[in-house]
Amino acid sequence: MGLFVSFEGIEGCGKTTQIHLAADSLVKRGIPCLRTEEPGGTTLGRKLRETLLNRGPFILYPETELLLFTAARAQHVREVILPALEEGKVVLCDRFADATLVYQGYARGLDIEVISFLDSFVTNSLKPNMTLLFDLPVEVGLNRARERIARLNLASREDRFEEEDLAFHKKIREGYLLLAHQEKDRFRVIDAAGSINDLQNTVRFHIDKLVNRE
Ligand code: Z5A
Repeated sequence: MGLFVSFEGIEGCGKTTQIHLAADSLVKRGIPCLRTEEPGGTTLGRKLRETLLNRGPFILYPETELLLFTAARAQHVREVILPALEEGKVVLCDRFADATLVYQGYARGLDIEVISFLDSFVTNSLKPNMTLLFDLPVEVGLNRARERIARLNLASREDRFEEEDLAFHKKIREGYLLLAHQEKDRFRVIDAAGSINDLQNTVRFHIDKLVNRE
């Protein structure tokens, strides 16, 4: 069985930059790995991602949003993640079930117990071996995200969550820190205010430690 590592954090925390660098580093060293993302990672997941992240001509209610994120996950776990783990790969996943607890639970206010039940159903109780949480003041993350969005064309902005107010994003940060506090063995909290290079050294340190422990 391989190893499953998830990357989490507020918008603009730099996790996507880091997951690409971490995957490149594993590939260069001949360690079999798979980089994937949520929502996304499968053909169905990419279709759902479009609906979930782009502003549409309809209201997406929190309950609908929850079911679409978890539907994408059910497909992703079975089609991509479990087969890669069975092949012994290190699976690096940009967001996983913690994102649902934090965004749909702590921030949107849906029942945490319902979300936990739904998530253990869709993931078949699969949990990451390690979760890297990139922690950063919300204002810094949103500035980074807005600069990135401004560089993109209108069709691919994926900015539906970006329009939420500061209080929403602060709840996300607090929610993640609470989860990290509750599951200290699984989470590694990384100060994401550092340079891309410094962060990559920290990420590599944690991943190598996990890989070499096995
Ligand atoms: N969501 C949900 O609600 N429920 C769920 O169950 C799941 C997701 C799975 C999409 O996630 C949205 O879906 C997300 C939560 C919700 N909404 N929000 N917010 P996503 O992960 O695809 O999108 P994202 O959170 O907006 O992440 P991102 O766009 O991939 O950004 P990032 O990973 O945080 O950062 P980045 O792309 O690596 O960097 C952002 C910019 O900062 C970029 O221009 C970089 O060049 C720059 N950057 C990166 N690192 C640094 C450092 N160290 N210094 C300075 N600048 C940096």
